[in-house]
Amino acid sequence: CSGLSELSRRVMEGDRDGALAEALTVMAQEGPMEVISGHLIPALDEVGRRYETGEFFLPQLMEAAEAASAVCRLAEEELLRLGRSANRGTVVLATVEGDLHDLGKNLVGTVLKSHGYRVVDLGKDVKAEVILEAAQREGAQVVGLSALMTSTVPRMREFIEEARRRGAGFKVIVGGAAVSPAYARSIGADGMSYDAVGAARLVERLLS
Ligand code: B1M
Repeated sequence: CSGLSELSRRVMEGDRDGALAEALTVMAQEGPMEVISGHLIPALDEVGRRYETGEFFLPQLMEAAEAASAVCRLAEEELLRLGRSANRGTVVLATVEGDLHDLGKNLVGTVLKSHGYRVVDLGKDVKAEVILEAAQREGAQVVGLSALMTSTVPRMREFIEEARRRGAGFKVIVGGAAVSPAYARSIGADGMSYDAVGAARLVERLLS
């Protein structure tokens, strides 16, 4: 994996402790956002590529995911320490029912928090009903849904249909590897983004 940093390599190898130690060094030099966008995402992209070409198997995927999550939490702590304390609005986030992929959604949550939003993260494999209840209870201005599989993407359409049927006032944004702008438009989403920083910009635009 030439071209990838030492931190990216440690994440790919699933070396959680090594990745955390390396992340501290990188964070001191480059800052927490760069840890995510310059090291974590390239590592996960490469892991995904290797899984797809059959070079990596499920156990390696899970170990890399675990190392990535630990680094993400570390970067999040630092981002929050540096970030604004203002509450610019509430975003409820979830990975849709049937889908266990949460690394991307977690990154979106981290970046939104660092931009001053209150994030209520409902986790992964979350039923539409639970998301709707939480959005109402928390007074969310935005609900963000993530889906990574073609089999789970339809849950987004169902959620939006149900939310509109109930006259819910929040905006809905969607993302994840299985979502395209055309699909987002076709289901009446208020926006989609290919990455976490784009998701924060989208929320800023929707709430301005
Ligand atoms: Co799985 N998996 N996986 N997996 N996995 C995919 C998605 C797959 C494409 C791999 C493949 O086969 N080619 C494939 C889906 C095929 C399809 O439907 N088209 C797949 C499969 C099949 C499966 C299983 C069925 C495998 C099995 O058990 N045989 C199983 C399903 C479990 C389930 O969900 N029910 C499974 C399990 C897993 C692990 C648990 C091992 C692990 C997930 C760990 C975790 O998330 N905690 C895993 C992983 C890691 C992957 C790949 C390799 C990488 C996904 C990832 O984390 N990427 C993935 C292949 C791939 O995507 N290339 C694959 C890094 C992450 C930072 O990117 O999530 O895209 P991403 O998020 C980005 C953007 O998309 C965007 O911002 C993020 C940051 O830039 N974004 C948003 C995401 N959500 C957003 C929301 C927004 C806005 C932007 O607004 C709200």
